[in-house]
Amino acid sequence: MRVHTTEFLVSAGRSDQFPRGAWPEVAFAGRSNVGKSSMINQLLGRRPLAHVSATPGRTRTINFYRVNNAFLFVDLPGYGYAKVARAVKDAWWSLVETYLTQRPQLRGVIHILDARHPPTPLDRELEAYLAAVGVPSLVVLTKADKVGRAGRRAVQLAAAESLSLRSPDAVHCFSAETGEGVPALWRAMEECLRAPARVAGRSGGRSPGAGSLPDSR
Ligand SMILES: Nc1nc2c(ncn2[C@@H]2O[C@H](COP(=O)(O)OP(=O)(O)OP(=O)(O)O)[C@@H](O)[C@H]2O)c(=O)[nH]1
Ligand SMILES: [Mg+2]
Repeated sequence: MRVHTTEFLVSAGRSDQFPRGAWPEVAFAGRSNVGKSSMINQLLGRRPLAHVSATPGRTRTINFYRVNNAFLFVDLPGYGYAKVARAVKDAWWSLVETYLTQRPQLRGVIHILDARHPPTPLDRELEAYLAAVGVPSLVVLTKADKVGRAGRRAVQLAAAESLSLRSPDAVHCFSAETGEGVPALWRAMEECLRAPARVAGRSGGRSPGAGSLPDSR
């Protein structure tokens, strides 16, 4: 994918601030500090757009970026940061849940894991939630520059098993540091963006695993 233009649209703290328009979008989700914003910057390949922080748990809003005037990238706030007050976690989840269930433009979520560790219970809950509400997800192990080939394969296998994916080959490897995995991730996202819009508005509250994320964050 050749990136011609990138624009920051809005940092939304409320659902009425989500941008209007029919552009399809992919969202980036994962634990706090896992590398979501760095992945967006590496994929866009130009001056940093998304804020990369040394302090985890900083991003509390949903940030929307428009690429090539054709589709949006959506940077979701990270979960699992212990030093965040309960009320803040609840507000975060309520905003993310509204986004995931009420956004017809959303074509898929890039679910980002750390290549150095197997998925956490919160990662499993997010994956189950996405399945329950019918949002396609693509699992990507980032910070792959930190592990060797053998270690990577072990985490791919562990992630596929733990998240009930069809195959370890469905788990992409990526590095915002070296650019590894950029072309493959773009190909997967382009396919995702071409898919027809799903029917938004399904609630995941009754499904197994769904709704449990805010309690255990
Ligand atoms: N070695 C290495 N470091 C990375 C990589 N991706 C991110 N980092 C580092 O990890 C830290 C967190 O990166 P961010 O991109 O801010 O992570 P985030 O998930 O957006 O964080 P929050 O928005 O706070 O949830 C920064 O110090 C990055 O430089 C990677 O692929 N390799
Ligand atoms: Mg971030």
